[in-house]
Formats: sequence, C-alpha cells, structure tokens
Amino acid sequence: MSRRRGLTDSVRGFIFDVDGVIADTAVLHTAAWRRLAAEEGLPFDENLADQLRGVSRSESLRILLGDVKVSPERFEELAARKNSYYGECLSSLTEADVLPGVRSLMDALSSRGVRIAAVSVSRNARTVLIHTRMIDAFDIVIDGNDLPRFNPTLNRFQHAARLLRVEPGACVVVEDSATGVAAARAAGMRSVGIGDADRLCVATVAVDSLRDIDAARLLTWLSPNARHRPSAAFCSSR
Ligand code: GL1
Ligand code: MG
Repeated sequence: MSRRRGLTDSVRGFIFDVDGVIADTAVLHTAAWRRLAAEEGLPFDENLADQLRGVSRSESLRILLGDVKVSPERFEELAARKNSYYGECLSSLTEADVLPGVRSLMDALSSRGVRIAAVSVSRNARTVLIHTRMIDAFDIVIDGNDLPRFNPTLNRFQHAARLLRVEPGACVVVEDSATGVAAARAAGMRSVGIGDADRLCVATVAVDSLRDIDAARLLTWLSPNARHRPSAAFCSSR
C-alpha cells in the first residue's frame, strides 16, 4: 500500500476544535439558532443544524435566512440576538462540561512531546476555554476574533500549524463538523471526526467520542499505512 503524500508517521501537532470537541457547546449554539429561527418564523430542522455546525456566525445566519433578504442593520441585530442567547448559556459552563476523554488524551499527547492547539471559528471559543479551565492546556489558541488578521490564502489549521511550528503532514485535527474535517483535509492534515460517522465521511478516523480513546491506539490508527481504523461506513475516499 502506498504512503499518502506528505503524511508522516510521527505526529507532532494536534489541533482541537472547541465547540463539540472540548465541550458540548455545539448543542448550545444549535439551541440559540433554533430559538432565533422560531422567533423569526424561519424553518429549522436537524439537517440545517448539521449544516450550521462549525460555520461562522455571519455565514450561519446567511444559511438560516436562505432567500429572505434583510438590511445590514437587521442582519447585525439578528446575529447579535443569537449571540446573546448563546451567551446566556455560556456563563454557566464549568470544567464539568469538558467532554469525556479530552483531558486524558491531551495529557498523553503532551507527555509524548506533541504540541497542542485549540482552533475555532467561534468568537466565543476563548470564553468557553476560560470557563471550562482549559485555556492553559494549549500551546496556542486561535478563535474567530483572530481569523480576520490572518492571511486569507491559508486556512485556520494552516495558521495553527505555522504557529505550532509543525508541518501540516505531521498535524492531526480533531473536529465534530463536516466543514472542519474538509478544512483539515484541504490543509493536508489527517483528522479525527467526533460524532455521527455519516457527517464525518472524509475524516481519517471517525469515533463517537474521545471517551476511552487510548492515545497510542489513536496514533496507530492515524499512521499513513494503518491496516485498520474506525471510520465512517460507505465512504470510499479518505
Ligand atoms: C459561530 C457560530 C456557531 C458555531 C461556531 C463554531 O460561533 O455562531 O453557531 O458554528 O461559530 O463552532 P460564534 O457566534 O460564537 O462566533
Ligand atoms: Mg465544532
């Protein structure tokens, strides 16, 4: 079997998404969008919720509005209202909201000398990391507030790799969204998809959760020539 171009056996960087990976905040975003949609009489279902996962606030609102045209002022008001609904939930987040398996995997990776980043398109991601007491566990943190000042020709994971000083082929992205997994792939990185395998079709490895995931076994699954890896069924290209 041929080795995939650019991927190395040694993994030297791990890049964790925040919402739905470090804490279960993806469901809080969904609840806030659902509440806004209900108030505005806009359709909202599980399919749409999945489409919005991992997508920035303004892009999410554009998707939610569909063909409905609004003025720039009203657009801002709707985005701010959604953010205020999300903010109501944020204040009650604590370290008990860190998802199972996250800390032990990060500890095991750190002890192997792997550099670790938190990267999110959410402008609230730093706040999530502060409330859950995870902020100091990362070598670098990038959130939605940082993205506008980055070179737009590189995606957020490529920026993280540069800041970690690890080449993309030695980085692994942990993501719960299809858009995030696609961005990792575009950056030339392997990925661990968390959650519904159908949504994470192109992830290198797909698992329900990080609970009980052993770091050594995970690194074996991520090896370019792994013979076995848990992945999404019915997906041919990875
Ligand atoms: C934005 C969206 C959320 C979610 C996150 C990424 O967060 O609004 O629905 O997709 O990006 O996980 P925020 O509004 O906090 O910038
Ligand atoms: Mg996410």
